[in-house]
Amino acid sequence: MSAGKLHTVAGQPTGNRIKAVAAFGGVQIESDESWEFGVTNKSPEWLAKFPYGKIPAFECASGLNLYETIAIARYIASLSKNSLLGTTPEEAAQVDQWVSFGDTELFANGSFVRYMLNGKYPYSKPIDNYYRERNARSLKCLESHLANRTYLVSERITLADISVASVLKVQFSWLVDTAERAALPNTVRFFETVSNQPAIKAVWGDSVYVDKAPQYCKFKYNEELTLTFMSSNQIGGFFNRLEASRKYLFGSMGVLGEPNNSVIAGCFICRGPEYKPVLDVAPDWESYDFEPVNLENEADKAYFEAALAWDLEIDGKKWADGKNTLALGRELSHSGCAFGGTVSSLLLSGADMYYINGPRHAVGISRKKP
Ligand SMILES: N[C@@H](CCC(=O)N[C@@H](CS)C(=O)NCC(=O)O)C(=O)O
Repeated sequence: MSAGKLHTVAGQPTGNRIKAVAAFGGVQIESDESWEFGVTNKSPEWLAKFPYGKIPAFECASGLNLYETIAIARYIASLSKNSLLGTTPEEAAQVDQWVSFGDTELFANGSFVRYMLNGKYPYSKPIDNYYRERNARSLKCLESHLANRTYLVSERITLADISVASVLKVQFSWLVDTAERAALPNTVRFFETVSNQPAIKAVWGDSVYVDKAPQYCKFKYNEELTLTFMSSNQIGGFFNRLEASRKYLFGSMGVLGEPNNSVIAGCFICRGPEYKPVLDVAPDWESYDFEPVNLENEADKAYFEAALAWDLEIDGKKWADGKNTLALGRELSHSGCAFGGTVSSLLLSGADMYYINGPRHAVGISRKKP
């Protein structure tokens, strides 16, 4: 019988952790991946069950509604016959210690670095260094703990191992690179042992190891994009940081593709001949490559129109979610559209077309190629 229904989205690392605990522990659960950011978590039905609005969330067969990854994973582990929570109070305490370590030390450190690189937080070299050093310290502690142990707590896999390995899986894929991993042989061996357990591997798939950790301005953005709704948040953050230029530009950007295989692309229309002074108010503007759009060129024109219409498709990746910058206030007149020459002037906001008088400069935008 199913222990309940997990709400997550495909590829969510914390959702995958919970699924791995269930699979390894022999606990049957259902999984509902239809959750949509900004839609499901705004619906009264969802909020009545999960007032915080976030995933993972779990509807227990007993009727209890749970959220927070640690609580859900622990609950499912408690239903397993495999003593995933330890067999003595001392073991149970150590399981909690390592679960906490994985999330509040490793995962948190990596998140700060990630948020600065993807523009969610303003970039600061000293803060970037600080969190990379903190992460290195956490990894060193893990490495020395594993020097004479196969698993973190006992001779058998516990929730601690699956939790910490799920965080390592993320970190090894983008932050902890070949050079850093070379100094962590025990941690890599531990990660391989846990993630290659057949039940876990069936959920997590093959491991991905980053060769060179990203640095600011060299970040391999599209590879970093995992969940499309997170990428969409990233666009929202970028647009917020463009606020000081809102009278000077219109933008339409989208996430194209699927979880773990997506790109960010779109177009901007900027007042004046130069896009740099309009866009560089956002500290993360350098995260994007900008190229002028030549509307005489059929391919450019098709790209531009599709980006405005939210049906751009690149290399088979279809538009999944989009955002427009705020409308240009008083400059807009709702009088149809005009095309031609050096364009400038077509704006699409929702289903409405807008025409702006005066010369504008259009630039396409695409995520930097790795
Ligand atoms: N502390 C929570 C964090 C969950 C979380 O941040 N989930 C994100 C997706 S990875 C989410 O649901 N975001 C939607 C929102 O912020 O409303 C946990 O560990 O489960």
